Amino acid sequence: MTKNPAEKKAGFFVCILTVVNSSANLYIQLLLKPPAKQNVSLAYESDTIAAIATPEGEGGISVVRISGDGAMSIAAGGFRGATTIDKMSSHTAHYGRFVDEQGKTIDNVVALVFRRPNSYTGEDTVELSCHGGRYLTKRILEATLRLGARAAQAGEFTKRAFLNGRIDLAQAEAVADLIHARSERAHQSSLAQLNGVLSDRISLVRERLVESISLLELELDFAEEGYRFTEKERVAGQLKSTVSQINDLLTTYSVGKIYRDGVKVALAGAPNVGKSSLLNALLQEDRAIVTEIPGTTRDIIEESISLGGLLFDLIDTAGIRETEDLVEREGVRRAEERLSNCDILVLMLDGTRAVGAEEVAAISRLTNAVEQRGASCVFVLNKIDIMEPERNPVLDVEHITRRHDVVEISARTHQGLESLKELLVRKALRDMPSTSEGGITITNARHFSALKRTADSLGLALETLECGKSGEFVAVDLRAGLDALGEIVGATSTDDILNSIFSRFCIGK
Ligand SMILES: Nc1nc2c(ncn2[C@@H]2O[C@H](COP(=O)(O)OP(=O)(O)OP(=O)(O)O)[C@@H](O)[C@H]2O)c(=O)[nH]1
Ligand SMILES: [Mg+2]
Repeated sequence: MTKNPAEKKAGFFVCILTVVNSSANLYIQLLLKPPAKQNVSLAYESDTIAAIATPEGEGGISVVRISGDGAMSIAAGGFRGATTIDKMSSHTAHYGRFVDEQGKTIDNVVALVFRRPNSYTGEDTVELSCHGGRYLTKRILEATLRLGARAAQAGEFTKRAFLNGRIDLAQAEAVADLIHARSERAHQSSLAQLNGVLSDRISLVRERLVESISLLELELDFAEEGYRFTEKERVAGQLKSTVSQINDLLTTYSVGKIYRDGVKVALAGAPNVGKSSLLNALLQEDRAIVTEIPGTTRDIIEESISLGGLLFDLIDTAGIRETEDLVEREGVRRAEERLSNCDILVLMLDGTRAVGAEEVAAISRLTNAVEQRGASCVFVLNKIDIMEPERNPVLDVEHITRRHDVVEISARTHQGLESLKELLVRKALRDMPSTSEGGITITNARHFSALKRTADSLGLALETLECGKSGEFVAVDLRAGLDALGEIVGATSTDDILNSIFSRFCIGK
């Protein structure tokens, strides 16, 4: 029975779509191979490395970590216990002694054995826990080096974990961020990243991009037959939704940066307004010298506190004024330098006296500079415990304060301190979204830059698509976007990128 033309055409489409589907699947698999496989060209040194994995100094215990093909035999060379290392099952702990090359005991140790591939690095690994003494830990490390291990470089264990496909690059970076986290929010976001929250989102976006590319590229193969099966609208719609997802991630960076780096808050104002008193009140300790003499603080004083799960670096500075005193003048110069790069400028007024002309000029200059930089400014009216309400000095600078928040406090009685803390947290977060859908916060400048480049490339692809150019051109931009996105998880990365990332780690990690 012969088919009518419409049936023939339908059959052809079914056939093409089958080809598209199966080819697209293969294509997707090839493009989304695990990072380790794509990095086979990157230098992977398979020798055995060893390092002290705990901080230098004295403590309860220290850990010497050995990883590589020779880890078991090197550990066996020094370990003496009821069971020999080669008889130990993976993930078991064994008590024994560790001896030097003359057979003299260095310390009693517990050997933890991890057999490949189920270890942090993916290689055979032994961790020797010894007493936390600087000298003896170093002796154990030296013994492992004499037995054939090489001293590990910074981050080399994690680099191996990445190269062996145990974790991707975003997760490896999260390890360093987790170690360096100094606040609750930094800790939470790096832990989520280590657990693959960001990597999973990136994989999803990559899959969708690859799908679009494969559709566009396969269309070209059938262009001669005059068939266009790619629905332009469908690809455009997919791209728009991907760009909006990426933009959603990008907007979390301004807050993510603060999670990671903390917030620099500079306390500024005329001498004697109570800046050092406020610093002490916030820290709840007698950190800075406070006297009734104007010009007490000369050096910059920096201390950190945690507010709302964020880390704030408080910077107390010399009171700004014209002075003949050489030391104070240098203090004022340093103060101005530090005020010029803070995230939040706290300008303090003394509630017991009017604001003089020199002070108004200084406040105006400082606020203008802060506004120009796009940083935040907060006014604090201090000494309200002894202020006469009818002589409120805020009125003297109302033309400036009306653009900013004003909090009334007493650094002495701590009145208003909670409101100030809340305001600082609000200003730090700048009413910006702190997480995208799925609870992801971008905290890393490298990820931000890669996402930005991806969004730009996809934007170009959309433009090309909308001017009706051939799918070939659109695919070029999509591929650039895909490559930029791949940099985040390490699917597309160079030795230089890797070296710069892993050099941030400590030795032993
Ligand atoms: N009553 C009252 N006195 C305060 C308050 N805050 C500060 N003072 C007093 O004001 C004086 C100056 O305080 P400081 O904290 O040294 O002021 P400062 O701004 O650091 O001064 P410089 O370091 O000289 O720039 C001290 O005598 C403080 O005890 C407050 O809230 N109430
Ligand atoms: Mg002071």
